[in-house]
Amino acid sequence: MSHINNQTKDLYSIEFVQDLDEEASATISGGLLFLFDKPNPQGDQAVLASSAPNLESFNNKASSYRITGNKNWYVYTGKNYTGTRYFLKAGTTGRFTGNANNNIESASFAY
Ligand SMILES: [Ca+2]
Repeated sequence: MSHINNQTKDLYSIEFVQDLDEEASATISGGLLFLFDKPNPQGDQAVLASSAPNLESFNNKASSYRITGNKNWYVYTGKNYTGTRYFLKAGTTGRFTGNANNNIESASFAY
């Protein structure tokens, strides 16, 4: 369906920074949030350099995360920073379990 494909392209063109190595990206942006479909972390991934009110094609997929750089993040089970909020500490890698697993739809910096 073309609408879904367009959403995927938009997300990746704005947020996906695979052409930059992680250290350079973190230096530029102050920190990146990597979201992974699988828990290890591996599988499909989305890379966020700034707050995202809607993960589009990655909604309800994230099962693990990794944060580079020195910014903390929040992730939310609803779009537009609604629902249950989870705090993710800078520099950490972890799994989403229970209600958080396959349930994340937005993310923002946490100050
Ligand atoms: Ca998943």
